[in-house]
Amino acid sequence: MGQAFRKLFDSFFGIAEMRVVMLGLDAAGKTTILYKLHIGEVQSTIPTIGFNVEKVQYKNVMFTVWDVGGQEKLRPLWRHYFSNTDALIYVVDSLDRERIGKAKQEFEAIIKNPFMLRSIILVFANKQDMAQ
Ligand SMILES: Nc1nc2c(ncn2[C@@H]2O[C@H](COP(=O)(O)OP(=O)(O)O)[C@@H](O)[C@H]2O)c(=O)[nH]1
Ligand SMILES: [Mg+2]
Repeated sequence: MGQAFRKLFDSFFGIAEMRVVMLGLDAAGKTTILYKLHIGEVQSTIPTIGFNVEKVQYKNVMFTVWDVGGQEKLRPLWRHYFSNTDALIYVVDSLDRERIGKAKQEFEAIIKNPFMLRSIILVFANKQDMAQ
């Protein structure tokens, strides 16, 4: 009951909770970005489901970060993390030409997920400092 009222008041005053997921292949630079944002204490957990999840809350925005790729069998679990996702930040390693196809394939799988249909999407081409 209290929770319902809080949600109602929050929506009146424009501070409804927002959920942002940051995804990409391993070593794309997600963890680095998360720490560089300096938005709060990063909680890192390795749940039994098999992928490492990092979370940080900044005001009304909850960021959740994890690696995608190589573990197709875990995909059915994504929905737990994608439900109510407002925005996706997809981080790509601009230097990793070998795996650019893999990065694309994973991105396509993510945006096809029914839980992502209404999400805002940002593709971040990382490591531009090293790009030639
Ligand atoms: N040159 C360069 N290296 C970066 C950048 N961002 C991350 N890295 C490096 O890339 C490697 C993987 O970064 P990490 O944040 O652990 O990637 P994650 O697996 O996506 O979380 C680390 O050695 C970082 O120092 C960047 O913008 N430029
Ligand atoms: Mg990481």
